[in-house]
Amino acid sequence: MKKLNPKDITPESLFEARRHFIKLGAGALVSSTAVSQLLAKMPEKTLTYKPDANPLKLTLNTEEQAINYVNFYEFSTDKEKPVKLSKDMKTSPWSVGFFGEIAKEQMIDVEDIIAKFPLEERIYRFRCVEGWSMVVPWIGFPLYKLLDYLQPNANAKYVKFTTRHDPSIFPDQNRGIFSAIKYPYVEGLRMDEARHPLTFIAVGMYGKRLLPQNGAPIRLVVPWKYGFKSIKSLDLIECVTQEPLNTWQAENPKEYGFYANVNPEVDHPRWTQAKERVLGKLGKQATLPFNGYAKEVAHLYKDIDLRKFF
Ligand SMILES: Nc1nc2c(c(=O)[nH]1)N[C@H]1C(S)=C(S)[C@@H](COP(=O)(O)O)O[C@H]1N2
Ligand SMILES: [Mo]
Repeated sequence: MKKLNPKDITPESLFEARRHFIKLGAGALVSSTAVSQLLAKMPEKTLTYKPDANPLKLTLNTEEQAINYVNFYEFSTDKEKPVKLSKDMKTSPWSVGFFGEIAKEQMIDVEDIIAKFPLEERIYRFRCVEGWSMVVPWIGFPLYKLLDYLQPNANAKYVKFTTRHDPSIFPDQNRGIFSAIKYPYVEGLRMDEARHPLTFIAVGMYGKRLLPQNGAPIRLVVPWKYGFKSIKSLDLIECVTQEPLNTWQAENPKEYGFYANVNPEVDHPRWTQAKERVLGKLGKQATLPFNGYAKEVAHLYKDIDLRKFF
């Protein structure tokens, strides 16, 4: 493959090259870091946002709990190791690519994304498929606002999300056949799920920018679905015609599907989903249908069998 000569690198050439290779499914050739550096912006340290009044009176987990017990396989399958392993992760500059069935394909720096969409706080329940849960005050904006800006066309039936592939950041992406899962991490939503007002793009939590271990600088949060749908450190958002094959379904289709709606009535093949352990608590509590958001989202699934489409 032809190597790029640094003097030939212009923002346009990188953009075109990256776009081209993304289309071929080889997005990693032109590093996103190089693109980001050309679009460099200083990160906004303090976030201005509209606070959530917490009408459901949810009891928040502490920041300490939410930042020290994580799932981020790109760093480690361990719950605590990503905290240290991600200490030096460079999350700025960072641009996200928007491609596919939209009005204008483009890359936008996270600082510009933050400037475009007014930030708000969302206190949400969060339930991992493994059986632990927490309540977190996220800061960001609903995904539909970003979609309104991108203007998906009539062919756009799903939204596909991809985590950055950069082995210089993520040690497990370096392990080849010994890596824990296949990278890059991919997720997807049906367009109506993506446009639901609860579906959120987070850039912060607990009043501050996201820490690397929680998916800095920008991630998805879908509160009625198991945590693995809430994909971290986004590199690409694409509007697509076909249902994306999400990472955990690809890894183990008997255990994980596309929908992953929190459902206490459908057990995981290896454990019950009826109960959950809240981080920092000793006992267990009952898991709620759609993680407590049934009133808001159950109608999206009235025509499908949630045992089959798990
Ligand atoms: N890229 C990426 N995104 C990811 C994961 C991951 O390993 N890699 N883990 C998922 C899982 S299983 C969960 S439960 C949540 C955890 O988010 P948190 O660590 O911020 O609590 O992130 C999800 N998003
Ligand atoms: Mo999870």
